[in-house]
Amino acid sequence: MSAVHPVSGNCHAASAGAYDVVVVGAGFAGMYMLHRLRGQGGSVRVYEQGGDVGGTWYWNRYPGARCDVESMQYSYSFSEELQQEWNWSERYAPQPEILKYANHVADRFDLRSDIQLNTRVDRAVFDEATRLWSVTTSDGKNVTAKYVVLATGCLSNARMPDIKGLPDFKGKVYHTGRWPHEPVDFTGLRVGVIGTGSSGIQSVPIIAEQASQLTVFQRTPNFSIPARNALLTAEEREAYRAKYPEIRRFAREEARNGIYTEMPDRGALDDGDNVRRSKYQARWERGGLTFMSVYNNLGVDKAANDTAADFVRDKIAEIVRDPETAKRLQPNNHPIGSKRICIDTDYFATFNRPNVALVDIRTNPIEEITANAVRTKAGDYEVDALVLATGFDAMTGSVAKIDIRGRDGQTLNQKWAEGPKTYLGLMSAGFPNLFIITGPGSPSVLSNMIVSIEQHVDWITGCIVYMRAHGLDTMEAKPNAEDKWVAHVNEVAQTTLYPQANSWYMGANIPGKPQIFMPYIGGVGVYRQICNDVASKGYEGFAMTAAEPAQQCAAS
Ligand code: NA7
Repeated sequence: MSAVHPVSGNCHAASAGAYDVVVVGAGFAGMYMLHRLRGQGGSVRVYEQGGDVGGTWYWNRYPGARCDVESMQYSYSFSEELQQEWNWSERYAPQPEILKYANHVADRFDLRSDIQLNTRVDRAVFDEATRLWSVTTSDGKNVTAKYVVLATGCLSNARMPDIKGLPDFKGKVYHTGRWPHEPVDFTGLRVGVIGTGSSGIQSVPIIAEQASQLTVFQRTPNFSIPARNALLTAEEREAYRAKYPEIRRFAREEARNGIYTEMPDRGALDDGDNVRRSKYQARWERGGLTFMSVYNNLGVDKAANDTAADFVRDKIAEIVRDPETAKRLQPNNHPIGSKRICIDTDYFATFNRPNVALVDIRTNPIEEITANAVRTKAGDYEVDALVLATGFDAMTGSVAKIDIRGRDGQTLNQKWAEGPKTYLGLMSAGFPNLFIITGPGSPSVLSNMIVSIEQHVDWITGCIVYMRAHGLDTMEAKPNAEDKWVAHVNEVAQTTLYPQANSWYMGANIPGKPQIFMPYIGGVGVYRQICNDVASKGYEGFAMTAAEPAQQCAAS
C-alpha cells in the first residue's frame, strides 16, 4: 500500500531506504533542518560522519577553542523555551559547552532517531527518470531521496599542509580541526605550532602554559582583538533574555553580520585623531568582533581602515616587550578585517614568556620536517610534538569530497572547477532538488553562522512545503539567474577591501584553488530580503516542474 507523503507529495517515501529528504551533516545546520522538516511530517534521514552531533564543535577540540561570537547570540533562536532555559556560562562559550548545547538540542527535540552517526555520504547521483537522488553512504548502503540538503559546514574539511617530510616526523602530530577526543598533555614537551589564524591564536597561550618550549611558526601575522572573556552573571543572562525579541530581530533583519551591535553612522576620517583613538580604545577595552563596527567605512575605505590597523599594530608594540618580535607580529600585508579578525586571550602577551619563540617563515621558510625538528632555511627547531593550525579547505571543501552528479552526469566538482557557482548560495543549476545550507554565494562565514543557518533552513523548508502544495516535482536554479547572482556577489565583493587579502574567503589558502571571493558580502539583512522576495514571486529564478501523472500514487 502506498501513501502520499505529507512533505514530498509523492509515493516513494513509504518504502524502506526511500526518504523525502536526506540531510548531510548533523551540525547546527543539519539538526535544525531535521527539526523543521519533522514539523512538516516528512521522512528525513540525516547522515553524520562524526561520532556525535555538533559538526565543527565536535571536531575542533583544540586547547582554547571557543566561538568568536558571544554565546547569547551564537545560539538557536527558533525555540523561545530553548533560549530561555539554556544557561551559557561565559561571554564566549568554550567548545565543550557548545558541544553540550548541541547534544542538549538533539535530546530536547528528540532528533537522534533520524540521525545516523559515523556515516559519510560518499555519493549522490540524480536519476533523470525517477527524478530522485540516489545516495551512497560509507557503510555501503544506498538510499533514495527526493531532496538532498548539504549541511556539510563551511570549515569542516581540515587541511593538512603539504610540507616535505611531515610523515617522517617521529613525535605526535595534531591538526586543530581534527583534535583527539582523549586529553592531550604537552607538559614538559617542546611543541611547534604551525599557523596563526584563529585556531593558532586561541591555542598558543594555553599550549605555552604546558610546554617546556613552544615555537610558533608564522606565515602571516594576524589582527587580533582581546576577547575579554568572562563568566556571565545571572543578571547579564536575564538582561539578554528580556531583550531577545529585539536582539534576534535586529540580527536577522538589520545587521550586516547577524550580530546585534551598534550601527555606526560615521566614517573613521570624520573624527579627529584623539576622538578616533579614544573610540578604538573603548572598543579594545570592550573586546570582541565589534571592534570593526566602530566606524561604517573600515571595510571599504583603505585610509579609514589604516587608522584601525595602526591602532592594533600600536597595541601589539605596547604588549610585546621584544621590539623585533613585536614587529614580526604586526600584520602588514592586508587590511584589518579582510581576513577574519581573530579574538584572543593573552595571545600577544604570550610572546613575552621565556619559553615561547616566534619564527617568521615568510623570511625563513620551512624546508622540511625531519624526524625530530622543523627545518627552516636558518636552522633546525627541535620539537617533540607538532600542532598544525593550518585551517580548512573552506566553504567548498566538504562538498567537493562528495561525488555529486546532477543532470547529464555532470559532477558538481566539474561545474565548480573555476570556482563555486550558485544561485543565492542555495542551489546550483543542473542539480535539481539539491540544497546547500550557508553555501558559497550566501553571507555564510561573514555572519553569525546560526543566524544564517536558521534563515536558510526556514527558506528551504518553505520551499519544500510550497512544492508539495503546488504538486511540483523538481526545482533548480536557472542558469541565467545563477550567472547574474555570481556576478552580483563578485561585484559587491569588489567594492570592499576583502579581495585585497590572500584569505580562505578567496580560496587563497589552498594551492590551485580558484581565487574567487566566495561569501556574499551584501549583509544578512539585505540577503534575507532578497531570498524572501524571490520566494514571494513564486521562486523567481528557479525552474520548477510539475509531478508527472505516473508519479502520482496509484491506489491507497
Ligand atoms: P585559518 O584562519 O585558515 O589559519 C590557518 C593558518 O595556517 C594561517 O596562519 C595560515 O597562513 C597558516 N598556514 C596554512 N598553511 C600553511 C603552510 N603550509 N605552512 C605554514 N603556514 C600555513 O584557519 P583557522 O583554523 O585558524 O581558523 C579558521 C576559522 O575558524 C576562523 O577564521 C574562524 O572563523 C574560525 P596564511 O595566513 O595562509 O599565510
